[in-house]
Amino acid sequence: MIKKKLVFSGVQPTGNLHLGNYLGALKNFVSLQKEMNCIYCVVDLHAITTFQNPVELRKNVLETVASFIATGLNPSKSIIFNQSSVSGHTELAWILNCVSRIGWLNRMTQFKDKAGSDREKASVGLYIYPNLMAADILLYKATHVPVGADQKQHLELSRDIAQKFNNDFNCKDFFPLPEPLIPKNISRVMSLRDGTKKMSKSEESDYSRINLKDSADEIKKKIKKAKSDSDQIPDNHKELVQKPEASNLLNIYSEVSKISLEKVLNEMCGKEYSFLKTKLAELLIDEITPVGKEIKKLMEDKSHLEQILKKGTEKANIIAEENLKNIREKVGLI
Ligand code: AQP
Repeated sequence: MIKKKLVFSGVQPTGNLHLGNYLGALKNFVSLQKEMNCIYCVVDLHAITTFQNPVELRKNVLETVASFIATGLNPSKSIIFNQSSVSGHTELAWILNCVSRIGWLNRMTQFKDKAGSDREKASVGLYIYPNLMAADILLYKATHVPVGADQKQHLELSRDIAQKFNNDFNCKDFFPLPEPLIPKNISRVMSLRDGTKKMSKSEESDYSRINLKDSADEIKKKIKKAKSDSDQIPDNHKELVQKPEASNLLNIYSEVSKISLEKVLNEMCGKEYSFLKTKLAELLIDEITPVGKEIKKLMEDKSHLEQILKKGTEKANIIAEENLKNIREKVGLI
């Protein structure tokens, strides 16, 4: 039997999307749209696992849709919708809460990072977030999931849950085991202030990230202030191992310029990092500011964005309901 390929991925509407989201996820979304059926979801239910201001959340859902479109997603090719508008996500999440194991969730490093030292005060939603993510993917029987490397562990959990469901309910191959599609060259864009942490929306300092809506001036300033290294640029990557910030800047340059890291090092070795920073800022301004301008333009017509979500929801709901019918039957729910 040839399995039909189907892509699913989600982005949380938790504020400004950044270069990490763009290189780790969005660019991949757009290229996959050319070759496979794709479903892209604004995962608002994931966002509320940490408190969100309701007014801001509503705006951020639309801005995430605008970011999808501005990056090149086409709503007549890909299904674009928000998670809370298809109730099948939460229904399947409950069923999967009963399949997933506490021991599995206890191993999730993102919960440990996000809950911080006072885990008792984290929401239950944050803890079981990976089960909802499994439901998002399995609800559509998606076969491929484009994500950044930070989501790899959650995706492995989704595979374990799918496998256990198939075993428990004696239905081999009912849920496909979803494959992660993680960018090869730059799977994790790191913070501009601390090269050991990933670039993230929730990091307090805005100087740690390049937002898609940043102006040319802001990009220039942020790259200028980014941590790098006092040594000159080396001629091989081995010397970058202990230098996460320098390595991050070079990797971003290589990814955006589409020049291999080896070639970049060949061309820049012996130069100061200020040389790389000037070139990188120019490159990012060319790549990112047109996207930011488009996001702002799209946000001027909110009803157009709402219409995209409405149509996407209708299409997603049809697939979800059909699959849920079979899932309920497998589990024995009437
Ligand atoms: N730094 C990153 N490098 C590469 N990929 C990344 N992604 C996120 N950060 C990086 C990928 O972007 C997609 C959407 O992520 P998300 O916004 O849904 O959730 P997140 O991973 O929790 O992103 P943030 O920025 O860290 O948000 P906050 O701070 O709100 O938690 C995913 O595919 C993710 O892998």
